[in-house]
Amino acid sequence: MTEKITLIHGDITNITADCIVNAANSSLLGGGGVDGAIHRAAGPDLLHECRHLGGCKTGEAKITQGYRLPAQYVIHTVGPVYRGGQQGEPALLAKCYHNTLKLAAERNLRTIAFPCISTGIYGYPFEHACEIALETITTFLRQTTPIEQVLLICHTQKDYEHYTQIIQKYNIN
Ligand code: AR6
Repeated sequence: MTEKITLIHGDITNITADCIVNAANSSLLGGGGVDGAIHRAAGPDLLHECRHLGGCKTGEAKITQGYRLPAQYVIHTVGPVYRGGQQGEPALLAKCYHNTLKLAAERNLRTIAFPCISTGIYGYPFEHACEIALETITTFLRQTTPIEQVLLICHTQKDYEHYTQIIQKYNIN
């Protein structure tokens, strides 16, 4: 079960997987952070497809092709903006991971790479966000699912080291 989860230090736009996950905003029309990087790497056809999706609510997920990315698909999900933690943020962040994995499984995708959703521009405290990610992913993987490998991508060495400590602390791997 947990051997299906791998932590990686890198840029998600370079990851070869059936799908990578975008930490988007509700317009799905691009932005900064990982969203900007994914749109730049995928090319303009991604934005063209996104224009037809009608946006995406916080906690939900929508799928597109990956275009020029090494990944075949992109699943766009919208994390919560952190406003102190009492505005339903933990449940919304868990929904992002759950709905993304559900959509990937429905499409029979086997490998999926996540960025640390909401922990950049949206301000979610890193450790709390990682705990929610790990708990939601491990719960999902306990079911029968076509998903064989979940890659957790840390963009900075600091985040990678921090995430490693969190995994050890919670004895998840
Ligand atoms: N590969 C992997 N992870 C990355 C990359 C990359 N190339 N670039 C950044 N990260 P953020 P959010 C990490 O701000 O907090 C956008 O404008 C980053 O270090 O991208 O969910 C959207 O349009 C951090 O750990 O997303 C929304 O408006 C994580 O990705 C808003 O930002 C998430 O940081 C979403 O904010």
